[in-house]
Amino acid sequence: MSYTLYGENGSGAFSVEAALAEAGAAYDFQPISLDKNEQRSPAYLAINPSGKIPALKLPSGEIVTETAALLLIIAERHPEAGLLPPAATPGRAQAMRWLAFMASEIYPMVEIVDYPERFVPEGGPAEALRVKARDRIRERILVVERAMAGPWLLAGGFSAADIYAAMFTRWWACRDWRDEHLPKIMAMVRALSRRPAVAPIWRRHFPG
Ligand SMILES: N[C@@H](CCC(=O)N[C@@H](CS)C(=O)NCC(=O)O)C(=O)O
Repeated sequence: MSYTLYGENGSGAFSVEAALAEAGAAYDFQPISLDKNEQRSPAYLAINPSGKIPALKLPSGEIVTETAALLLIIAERHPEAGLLPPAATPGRAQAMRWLAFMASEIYPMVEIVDYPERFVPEGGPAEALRVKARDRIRERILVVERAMAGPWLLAGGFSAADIYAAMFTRWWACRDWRDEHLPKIMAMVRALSRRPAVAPIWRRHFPG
């Protein structure tokens, strides 16, 4: 039995797919088109009632959502992949800290940037809100930039937290800004995108 990942190239599905690939786990990729609003179709809402990608069907058949949780679940099920430092170590504590930070402080802003009209009354200042949310993402990812311990986010080396941080640099909020302001994260991104397991997935999700 293998995993089934629901998502789209260039979306949060990248993080989950990269973690599965690092773990050497078998999976199918089920495309869900954001352009066609398929994340809000009745069929997909039965998979993730929150109407977001990614979602992951575990080999047991159980569906799980929330990207940070999916990274933790994959790391826990494939400890040999070293996606997280060992349990109950300072490194694991920092990994959980930064995964939770990005999940709560950055990812929710992405919906505001992508769909600002959802957050203002009809005819309200959607574009102004989009810019505010973009600036908030930038401010928050700078916190991660300053926390980079070395070539990877954690002092102990590569982890799922690097995969997650790299993903946020690819989207509109950071695109024309990242090279100048995120030198440590961008060096990590280059190293991550060259890892043998990640490289083909990186190219498919983020061509060019
Ligand atoms: N809390 C979710 C957020 C996922 C998310 O925002 N996904 C975006 C794509 S990267 C999405 O599905 N957007 C479509 C929408 O909001 O309608 C998670 O951590 O996985």
